[in-house]
Amino acid sequence: MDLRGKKVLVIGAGKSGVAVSRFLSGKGAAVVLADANHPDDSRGEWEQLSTEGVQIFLGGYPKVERGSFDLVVISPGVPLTVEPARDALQKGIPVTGELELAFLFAKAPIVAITGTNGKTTTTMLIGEIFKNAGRNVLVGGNIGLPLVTEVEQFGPDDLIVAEVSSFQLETAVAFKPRVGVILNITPDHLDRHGTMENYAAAKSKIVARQDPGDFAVLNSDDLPTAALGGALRGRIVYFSRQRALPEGVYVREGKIIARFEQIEEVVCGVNELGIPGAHNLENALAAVAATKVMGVGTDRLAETLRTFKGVSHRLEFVAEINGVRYINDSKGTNPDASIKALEAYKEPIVLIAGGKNKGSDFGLFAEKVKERARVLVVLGQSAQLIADAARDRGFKNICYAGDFREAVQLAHRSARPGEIVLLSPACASWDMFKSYEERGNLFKEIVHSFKGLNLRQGPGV
Ligand code: UMA
Repeated sequence: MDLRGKKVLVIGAGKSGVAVSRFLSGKGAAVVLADANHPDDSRGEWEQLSTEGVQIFLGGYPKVERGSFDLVVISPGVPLTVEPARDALQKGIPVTGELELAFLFAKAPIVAITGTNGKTTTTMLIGEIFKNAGRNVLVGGNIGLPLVTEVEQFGPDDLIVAEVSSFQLETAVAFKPRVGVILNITPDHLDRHGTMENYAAAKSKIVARQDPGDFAVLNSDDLPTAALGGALRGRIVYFSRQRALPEGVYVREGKIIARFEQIEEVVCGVNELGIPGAHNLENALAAVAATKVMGVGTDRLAETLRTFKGVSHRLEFVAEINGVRYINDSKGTNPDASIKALEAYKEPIVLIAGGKNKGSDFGLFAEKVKERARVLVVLGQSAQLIADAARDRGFKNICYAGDFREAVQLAHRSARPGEIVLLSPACASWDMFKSYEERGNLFKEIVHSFKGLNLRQGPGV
């Protein structure tokens, strides 16, 4: 793809758009970086980009007319319905995304991971397994490191392990990873994709264009994911937590088994995994499948399964204060993720939930709250929706918090020794924070500030 002299409009001046602008201008393109808002520029990004030749356009978008641009690159968080994207598509100007660009310039094979939940943990785990097996790996994508930034520094003997989101896949056309992993498909981002069918269709693009030499690693226990296996050209490798498979990776009698070409190997015991919960077992099975098909020895990968302790903001242990354990699951950004978090603990839970409403249904989540939580603290745009869903199911112990700090304080005061305070909002953070990381970091900061204070500062709940 020759970009020299091409006029490119990049929409969205966040992490992805800034990285793309820098990449394209480095390739000799004339780049306009536009953003509907005036994003914070505390890092001095605009001035730096201007000196690199990128034209910055904030607080709106330039008009897209025939001849004004040769290509539009849209950020993952920006819907294709924004005016410049619609105009471009109408006028036959190609609209693409950062993932597609990275793919076109990648020389290293790509192992890509998607799914509604578990993608960050699985991406990190797969990256660790490859690193510990001596491979040179770029770990990036939706996880927070735009792939274009480093993609060209990795050669054919290296590997790229990429977390990819439905937003990124929406604009993918040629994208075709050597290994494509789908962990699960449950309702999420319906405000953006409209229907579950559209959402599943975006997810399925990770494996849709694969060739017979590629691998599609699919969760056979998750119906919408397993159903995709019917129509693929890549070799399908299923994994299952619930039943033994004729080929693939599964659990039998408490052991993880890898079975390929009739040869069965015991990888390790389920209880040896360093990450808790049934959902993490699924993530581990997917990681075994994805790394085995890329040639990693079973003993090597088992070592990493035992030592890998998970990722920040995902069931992350923060502190134990006066017998109460504080867990940061800020990455629980949809009901299904938070259901899994609630299922991961046996102790009574004081749950902090709520945030941006993405059009989710909180019914099943509320049932799990009733089953596992003793107290529910709600906050943010969806506080009332969550509280109503819980109350409809007979759950009464609900506190309303005016802001995040108050929510954590309320949870702290309510918790009894032996219980767990769990931040797992079931919602995105965008009504109050820039990202789930910012929300999780503030949670950790507030929790650490409780150390040394008396346990009960208020009446308790
Ligand atoms: N903007 C517009 N017009 C709009 C909407 C937004 O101009 O209509 C502007 C905003 O003002 C803002 C910029 O677009 O300045 C933000 O772009 P973005 O939302 O694409 O965010 P980035 O900072 O570029 O981060 C993106 C991913 N964000 C989203 O998909 C929402 C990051 O995933 C990813 O790490 C990063 O690219 C690097 O690849 C985050 C995420 O929340 C972690 N992902 C979702 C998820 O995991 O559920 C999909």
